Amino acid sequence: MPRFRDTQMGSKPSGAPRVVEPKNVVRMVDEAGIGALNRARELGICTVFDRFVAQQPQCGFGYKGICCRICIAGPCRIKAGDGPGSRGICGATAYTIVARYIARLIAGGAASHSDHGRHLAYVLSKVAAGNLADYQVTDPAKLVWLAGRLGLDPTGKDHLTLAAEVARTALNDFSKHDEEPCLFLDSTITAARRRKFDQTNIYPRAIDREVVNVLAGTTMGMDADPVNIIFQGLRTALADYTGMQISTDLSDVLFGTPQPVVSEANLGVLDPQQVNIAVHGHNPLVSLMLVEAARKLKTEAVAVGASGINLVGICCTGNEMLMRAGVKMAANVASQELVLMTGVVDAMVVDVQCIMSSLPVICNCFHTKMFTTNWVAKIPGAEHMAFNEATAQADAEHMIREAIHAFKNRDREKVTLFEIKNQVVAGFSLEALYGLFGAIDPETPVKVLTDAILAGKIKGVCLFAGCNNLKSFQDASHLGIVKELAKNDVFLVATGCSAGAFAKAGLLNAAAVEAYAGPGLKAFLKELEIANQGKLEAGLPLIFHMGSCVDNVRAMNLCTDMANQLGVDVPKVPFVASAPEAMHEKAVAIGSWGVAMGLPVHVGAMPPIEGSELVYGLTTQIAADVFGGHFIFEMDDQVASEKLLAALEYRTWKLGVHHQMKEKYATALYQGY
Ligand code: NFS
Ligand code: SF4
Repeated sequence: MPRFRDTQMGSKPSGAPRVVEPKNVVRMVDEAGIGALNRARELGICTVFDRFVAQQPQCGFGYKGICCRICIAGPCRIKAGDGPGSRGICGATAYTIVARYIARLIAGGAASHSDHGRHLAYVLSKVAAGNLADYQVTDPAKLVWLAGRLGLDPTGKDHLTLAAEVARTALNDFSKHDEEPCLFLDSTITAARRRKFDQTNIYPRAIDREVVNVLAGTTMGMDADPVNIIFQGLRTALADYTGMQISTDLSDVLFGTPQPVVSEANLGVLDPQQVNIAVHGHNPLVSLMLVEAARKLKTEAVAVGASGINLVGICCTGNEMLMRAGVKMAANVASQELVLMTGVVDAMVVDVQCIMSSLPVICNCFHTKMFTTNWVAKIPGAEHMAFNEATAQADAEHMIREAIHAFKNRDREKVTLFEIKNQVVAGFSLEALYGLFGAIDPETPVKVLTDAILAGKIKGVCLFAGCNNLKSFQDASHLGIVKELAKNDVFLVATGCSAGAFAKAGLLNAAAVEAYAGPGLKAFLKELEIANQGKLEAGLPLIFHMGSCVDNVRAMNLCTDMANQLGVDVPKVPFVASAPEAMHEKAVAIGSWGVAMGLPVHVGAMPPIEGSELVYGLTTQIAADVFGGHFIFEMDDQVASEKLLAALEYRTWKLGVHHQMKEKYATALYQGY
């Protein structure tokens, strides 16, 4: 079998357009969203869809990554193949400029994710010191397990002592000054990956240090070697992974490890009878406090004539609330503004990341109150309600009371409902997934998955992650590719706004299994369902929602467990990832650690990299030789699906061959890839 079943498949994308219908404002496939967008246009409200069209055509230099603004001699553009115009003023060539910018994107992503994790680590250490009354260790079992994983001895220690040690270990990973491993990374990778990261000199020393290192190394007159720069970028990407692992682990300790939960998604989750509060952003520190406050203040809402308080989630904090509290999901990133078009959102509360700064303007067109809560993310026009962990419950109650008050001012004339919503079965932390597999094999739950792959029942696993990018129609590529992979018997997991897309479209439920799963996948899910009879009220979904973007580490942990179970390193595991609509710096960081970990990573929106053949080749080809993982840049859904399937088939085939040889010659399993 060739490397790809179709030998025409190269590392270059097909000829599919880079921007689908650039003049079309209705850039989505979701009916509820289209309704809300039409309503926005009726009201003369400008949204991201209008702004996207207004930016077309986008700058070709920037698109290819050959525009440099790193110093103020610039901006410089690479305008010619040779001569003075082929370099920036300082002499930087295309490959240097492209590599530097990519590395800086990764640093931005790593900074975002790890700041989220740091915030949680501070809160956990204050909880341990008895200084925060409103937060607790909600999941002591996870705390004890985590302490063990980090090499801390839990014997004879109470939970708060242990929490203090875990928090200290996390904070140490941010800022230590030695060359020792970052424990949140080191305790979750295969031994072979550890060796690989050492050999290639990309083992991060501390999260903050790597972010600073990349910024320093990419200033004017510093590193000009594109390979060296990309490797520094990968080291920072692994720092990003470390910060994400901290975020996920500590969120579980503080708020509980998600378990299967049934809820609903799409604009129809807004309820005109209730006080509606849209919660947007990322960190569960704010959103889960609001969940508690909303429960507590229901009677106050009833007193003003509402039937209750309805929290709805947007983006990743929506995922956090859905996973842990079953809170309904209203929108993913590109439709965050559209939620407001219903006219029934009484307040919008945001914290950090992916928040469009246009929101306060739109809130002003309605009666909607908007609150920012984090001092690093204030938005002109929004009211800043500094959220203080020491007074978290009171702050949350204050914002809910403001929403109740706003409910009274709701303009009934402006209410327009888009009554589409779909059932969602979510809450699949790795622990929850192993709970399901454990009904078949309690000793080694992951073996249920790897056995099914080895037996050819399913083709492998695909993680869907990442954002919306309006270069294609919102959600269309997520849906197109996932349906194709489901039909081809791939076990599917999802996070972030990709999970949001599936939730809105009704793919996270049992009905979707009937509609889209191929025979092998259907049989596998049925088997799981039968083994778990009576435990799941709504059956199993087509795609397993593993959480917010930081929770991509849950999927990576699954892959690492699969590798250990199969007795190989990650590059041999039939596991791929796809970010059909990547947009954020965080997505660049995640994709990059995915490649370093050994995964084929599909990205459906071209990053600014084509200005250098060398850097393009590094990320799509050389990476495969060094790390076993590589990027697949492809804008056409069908071709992308074929490339992902080919990558899975190739790995399964190779794994099979190596297993046969092992048996035939009674040798150890071959470890190369
Ligand atoms: Ni991830 Fe989540 Fe969404 Fe993209 Fe933004 S919300 S952290 S970055 S846009 S998936
Ligand atoms: Fe131009 Fe070099 Fe400055 Fe970049 S660093 S803006 S290429 S002079």
